[in-house]
Amino acid sequence: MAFIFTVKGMNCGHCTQTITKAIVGLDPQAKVETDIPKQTVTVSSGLDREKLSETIIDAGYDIVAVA
Ligand SMILES: [Cu+2]
Repeated sequence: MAFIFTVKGMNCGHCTQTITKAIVGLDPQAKVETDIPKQTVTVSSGLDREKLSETIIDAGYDIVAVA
């Protein structure tokens, strides 16, 4: 499953790494693409949407939309 999360507060490479590491830490097979200008995190993973949302929030970011 692939989801596009629009997040708030992802402003630099450190943020994208924090989010990517948190997701890959739960699912090593996950593919994570981040786009700072668009504030999106695109995740292709076996994890469900709730678990991914929770992981991004726990990493310290707010989610404003999920597609
Ligand atoms: Cu940052």
